[in-house]
Amino acid sequence: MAKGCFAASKKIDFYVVFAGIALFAAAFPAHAQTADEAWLKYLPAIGTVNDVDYHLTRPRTLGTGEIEQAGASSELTGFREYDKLARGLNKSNTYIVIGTAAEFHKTFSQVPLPSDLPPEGYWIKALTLDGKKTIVVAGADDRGVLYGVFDLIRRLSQHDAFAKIDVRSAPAMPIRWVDEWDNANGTVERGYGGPSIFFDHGHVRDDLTQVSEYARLLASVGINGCNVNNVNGAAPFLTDEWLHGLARIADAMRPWGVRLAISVDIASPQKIGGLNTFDPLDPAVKAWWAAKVNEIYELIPDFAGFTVKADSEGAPGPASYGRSPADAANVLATALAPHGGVVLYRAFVYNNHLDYNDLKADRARAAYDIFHPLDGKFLPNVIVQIKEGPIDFQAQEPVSSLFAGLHNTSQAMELQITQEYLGQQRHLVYIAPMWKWVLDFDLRADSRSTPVKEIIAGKSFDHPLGGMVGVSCVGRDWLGSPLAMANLYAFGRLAWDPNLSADEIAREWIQQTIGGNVQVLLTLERMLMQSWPAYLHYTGFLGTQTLTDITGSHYGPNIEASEHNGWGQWHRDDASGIGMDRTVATGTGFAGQYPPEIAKMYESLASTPDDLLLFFHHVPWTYKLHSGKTVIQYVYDIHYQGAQEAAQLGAEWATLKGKIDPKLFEDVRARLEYQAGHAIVWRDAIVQYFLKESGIPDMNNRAGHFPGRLEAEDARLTGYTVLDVDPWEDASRGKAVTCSEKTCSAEWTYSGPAGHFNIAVQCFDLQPGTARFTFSVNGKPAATWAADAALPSRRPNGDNSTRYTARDIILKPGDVLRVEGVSDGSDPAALDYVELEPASRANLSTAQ
Ligand code: GCV
Repeated sequence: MAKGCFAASKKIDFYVVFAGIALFAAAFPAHAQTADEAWLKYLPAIGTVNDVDYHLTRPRTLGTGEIEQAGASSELTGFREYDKLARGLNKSNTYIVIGTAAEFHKTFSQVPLPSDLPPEGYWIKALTLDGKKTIVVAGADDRGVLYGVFDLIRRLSQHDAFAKIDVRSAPAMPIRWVDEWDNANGTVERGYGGPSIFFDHGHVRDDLTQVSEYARLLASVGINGCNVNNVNGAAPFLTDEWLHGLARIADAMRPWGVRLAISVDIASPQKIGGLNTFDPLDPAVKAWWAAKVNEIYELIPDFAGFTVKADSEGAPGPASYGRSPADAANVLATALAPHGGVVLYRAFVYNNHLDYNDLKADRARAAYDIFHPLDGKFLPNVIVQIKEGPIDFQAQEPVSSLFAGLHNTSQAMELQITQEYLGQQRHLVYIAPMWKWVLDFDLRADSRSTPVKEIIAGKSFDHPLGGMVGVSCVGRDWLGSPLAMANLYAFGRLAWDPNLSADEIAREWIQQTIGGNVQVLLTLERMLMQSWPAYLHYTGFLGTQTLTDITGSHYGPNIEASEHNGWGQWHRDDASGIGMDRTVATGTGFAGQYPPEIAKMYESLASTPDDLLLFFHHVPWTYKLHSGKTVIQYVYDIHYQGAQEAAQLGAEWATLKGKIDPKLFEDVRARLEYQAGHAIVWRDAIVQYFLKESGIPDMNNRAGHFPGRLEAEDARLTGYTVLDVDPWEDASRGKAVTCSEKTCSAEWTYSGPAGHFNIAVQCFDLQPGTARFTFSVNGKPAATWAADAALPSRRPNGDNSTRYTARDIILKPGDVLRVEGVSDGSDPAALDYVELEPASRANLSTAQ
């Protein structure tokens, strides 16, 4: 880039020059990441531990088990760092002794162990043992020891006091799994962190180092199972070659107490087993599953079990033979039971060919309608795995009614850690506050307190099994975004203890990952906690779900994509109003699936909380919310507010410059700048769409008015031709320009008052090519960039609408603004508008 691009009279944000190149390239480093690059690093900040009076040595292990040894392994768990610190302090000797309760009884019977440690639980206690200061970590079993060690390390990085440490902890629920949606070819469905850590080109990878690292990360937050393959296309994984490969994966995870599970295709007996049926009640099919399961346990003695997606989104299932999910689940469960394995049968079963014109049709009803009648018909080692909401991982949904509909069946809640509908890791969205809302939601089954967290833990209806499953979809760059790792961490912590709060989990993660400086801690905690509400505010409203392209990318705005098709993610808007009537009285009846107190709340307009209003009711645009605001005015206000909140995230991060690792600072800064720009794309799409739909103007006069905007279609165009963008709401006034030659330009003559401006150029960054842009004033280039970010879609729309901001540009009337786009054939340098904002009231404060 020639320095001459930057005229001396103008202070230009140099970042803009490199933004296009750097933005997402940074997300895929060449090397595989280790657990140390997630949260398992022990920063120098631990030197501030104030009551440490210890010279710690490698822990003494009382047992020889693999898991316990992993817990003691100083190289792997960070005790090495603790050693260093402690030596530096040069204090008296203190020892760590770790072991199971049984081992302590044998070797140190004088230790007053709690007699009732639940499975996988632990006790950490500072005491004097054989005359020496000692920290005892006693586990109920091997895993308990390991989890206790990780707890100790976590407390160390949080500067906890140790002289009097006395901690007892046990997991709230036995099933704490992550599900990966990795395909045999090495891609990851809904994964945004690069290729699979498990598979490559149809095989298990030779080098499974990163799998061990992943298992270590998982163990550090108490996760004890990992399902490694996609629920879609699972049939090949039961072949001989695959099972041998999967056994290697199980070996890599075993030292960390993480058991392998796999997804299976219910049609496997036919697809790979040579049978002419997969009818679960056919004796040959039953025998096939039994033999297959025996084969698996020969290779993987601690195999955890199967996950099943059936009769869903094209996946085959028992319905083909008129059989029920219970019939299918029980065949697998019978085969697994003698070995201690379980079946996680997904309740995500629905008809994706619903009739939009049928006002009684409702996808939200499906899980309850299908599974509630089967309550009590599942074998004890079957767990019904229920997505947290009745639709599909939307930014906001009510909790699934099915949680209260299964009193005699074990349940697990499925959450999505990967941000399929939440900005796909390009947007900062810390999901723990949403998960907490779900976990704490009291369904009032049998008119008593039955919060979701107690139902899935098996407490409300007294089941030994149950838990949480997080769809993680990590890749070789973990989640592809450093701050997104807070979600993986939070998932594990909540599965261990759903009573933890989202902000305390955020603090733990920040201290372990980024560092303990108080300003960093408070700022980032605030950012994380504000990020989900902000995302909600600019992507949808009042329970409509994420108004994204649901038949395509699931990323940018596309409001009509949810309507007029069989997928049932409808919001039913028209000129008169919006919302799905799910009441019993006049709608689909979904509200009536909840226990009476909750059903009553959602049945009535008056008592339905505003944030779920349109999930349950169809109302006119002028309907007044509890706040007194009309629905349409809320739509305008909340989207302007949401875009502002997204910009604020960047502004907050900017205050951390110089206080954290510069590489991390710049990586996140660029992401947040992108997010702020994309929030504007979302805001404008939703606001202009519903302005047109409702015909009701914005009381505050913003909707449809962009005083500083110069539209590309109004410019003097050379080579560019005007394009109707599809969907229209994804471009300003529905139009953009696209370059049909090699080099094209758009020019405007500035006619406003003289001053300093930040000038945003809104263009479309298409796959797979790289367009180049130059923005100049009076023929002098002010910024130039390559549009080569990895964003969805090959045509200009809200998936790839991106803004680049040149800051503090001096303009006077008569100046000529020019954008030159160079197409590379596959990316036609499409352009939407430029927007001028007086530099003094710039809303993006992410400047370096
Ligand atoms: C694995 C959604 C996702 C699919 C996913 C499916 C499921 O529809 O978009 O990618 O498939 O849920 O959970 O089975």
